[in-house]
Amino acid sequence: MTERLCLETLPRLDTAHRPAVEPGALSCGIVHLGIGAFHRAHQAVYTEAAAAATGSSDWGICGVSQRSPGVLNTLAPQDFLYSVLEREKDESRLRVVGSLREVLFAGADPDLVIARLAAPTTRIVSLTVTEKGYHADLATGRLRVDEEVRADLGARVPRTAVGQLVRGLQRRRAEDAGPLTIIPCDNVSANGRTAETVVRDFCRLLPEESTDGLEEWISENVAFPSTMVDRIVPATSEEAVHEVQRRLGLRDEAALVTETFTQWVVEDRFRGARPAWEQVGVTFTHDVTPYELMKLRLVNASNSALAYLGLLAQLPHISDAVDVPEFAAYADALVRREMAPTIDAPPGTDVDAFCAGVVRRFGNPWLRHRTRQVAMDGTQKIPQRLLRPMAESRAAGREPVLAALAVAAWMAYVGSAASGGYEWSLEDPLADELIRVTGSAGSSAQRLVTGLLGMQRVFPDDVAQDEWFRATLTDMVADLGRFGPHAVVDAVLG
Ligand code: CS2
Repeated sequence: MTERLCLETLPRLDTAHRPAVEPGALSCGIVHLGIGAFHRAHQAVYTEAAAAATGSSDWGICGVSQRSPGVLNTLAPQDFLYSVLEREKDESRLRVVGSLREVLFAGADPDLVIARLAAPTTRIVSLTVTEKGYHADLATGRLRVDEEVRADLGARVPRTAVGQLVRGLQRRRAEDAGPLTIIPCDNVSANGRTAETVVRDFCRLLPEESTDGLEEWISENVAFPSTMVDRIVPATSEEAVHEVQRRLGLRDEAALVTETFTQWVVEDRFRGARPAWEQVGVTFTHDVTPYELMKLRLVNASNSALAYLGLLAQLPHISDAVDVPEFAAYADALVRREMAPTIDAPPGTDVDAFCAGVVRRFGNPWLRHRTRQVAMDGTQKIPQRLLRPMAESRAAGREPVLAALAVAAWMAYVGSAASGGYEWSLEDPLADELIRVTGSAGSSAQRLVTGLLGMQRVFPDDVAQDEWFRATLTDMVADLGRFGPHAVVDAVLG
């Protein structure tokens, strides 16, 4: 039996594979809520590089896993070490990352999570809790007081990220633990503003005696910069574990495979100290918006489109979808013809080269990013990736047929997944409503489209009431069912 990667076995590795820092020497200056694959192959890598560049030992990471003990159970026997394998064409680079120093499972250790958030040594709290994890109303950006949030408002021990943040801030203030910067790293429009709004809304809903003056304290002591993050990081797979074991000679159950591309743009608005991320390729700017729109509308929109078309064609991975020539041509056309005209690219960006890079990145065969993984939570992703740019195109007098096809593919996928067409059930926080709507539509494309367009939490009024959009979607959903995705894509490309 091959031995496991851990602090004790680490010295056996080639120097090139060992962490850039001495893991044992780091103390935790960062608490990260939502310690999934993405954080571990993105922000944790930048943070380790910054620590190595400056020799600072203040920026180890305490990762909090919100919903399941899986990450803790996998990483604890490895002393929180894991490897990241970057692969593209013939290029590959494998290294163990040493910046993650602790993992907590919030369900088992809720008090410790609050204690870490409130520790004076914690200067940064970052988040990857997915779109739904903000509990924000998509239209207004305000806190949606759903069942989970309502439960947290009454509970001493919170379960949502917003509840944890507010309880942590209350404790920080009471214990005079000093300023804090909260850095959201999810694909959410204006993620800093969204996080700040839901935190403030949550404070206002708590009994006044416990929050008296808290909001003023937040204004003076807490910053919420917005960020744009970009790197394709699929969940750990058996293939990744085997490949890394073959190369390292040690077993790493948490191994990640990712692309060589990585980007992180952060609004330069901090309270207190931070790692020297600017020394290791992170861009600091006063306005993240152009980066964020370019990412959501060029990268994420086409990724979702390929996921839904891919699933309709029974393809398991995004790269399988890119291997279908008409799907690749479609994704390229979607990005260049319909999405690029809706953005003001960040200064100095070569938009053509960026667009070409998008489809090339999705075609990376080593990533094996599951179409199913990208497809999940569509109700949270589609509005910012596709519906907003479409509404803008419509207002400018255009007919965004390619984007409409992506939405139609989502609708067809939802219809099929809700009625048991896949091995998994529909994965979406609004799954119950989706199942109800698709169930009452039967086999009618028109009823399916009308029912889904009626979901106000997904479709803004201007989109739902656009007759062109309704008619185009109805035809496309019917055609997808009748002729299949290849034929419909061909027809749309003309
Ligand atoms: C993907 C993203 O799962 C998804 O919805 O679109 O995770 C995508 O891979 C990253 O945002 C790329 O930076």
